[in-house]
Amino acid sequence: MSQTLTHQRPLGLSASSAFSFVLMMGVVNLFADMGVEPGALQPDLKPAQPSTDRTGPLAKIVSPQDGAVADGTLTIKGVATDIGGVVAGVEISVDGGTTWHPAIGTDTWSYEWQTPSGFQQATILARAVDDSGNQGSVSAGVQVRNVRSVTSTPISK
Ligand SMILES: [Ca+2]
Repeated sequence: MSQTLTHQRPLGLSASSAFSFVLMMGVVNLFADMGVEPGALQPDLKPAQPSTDRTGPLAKIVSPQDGAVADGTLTIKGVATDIGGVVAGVEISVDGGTTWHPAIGTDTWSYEWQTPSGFQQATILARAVDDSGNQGSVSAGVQVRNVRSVTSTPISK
């Protein structure tokens, strides 16, 4: 059969298309042998349940308040909400977005931050990712100051 095909095909474009057709039929037959219907032939590397969710979750810092004074261990708390899926993880930055650390929790989350001894002020940010891998935008920043830098700051008046 394949010999007949080889001899009959003219030189040129149909050579490759004939080969492609044979190859395709082979693939179709292979899939058919595996019990896969032609409708499922399109390769899809996504998870078993393809998601149409394209919206990243929104994370919000609830505590501390912007402008708060912090010293020692600071517990950062917040919430996150997603459209089209569920919140899969939340990350916190205490350096204005340079580095990120995983928080504990999803819809409600917390992060224990051991403030460094030399720290004077920091901008805390939060961001979340949903179960489809959509990264949400970074939350509004919350600025905290160290209690010692506050008390040692001379009041100019
Ligand atoms: Ca989503």
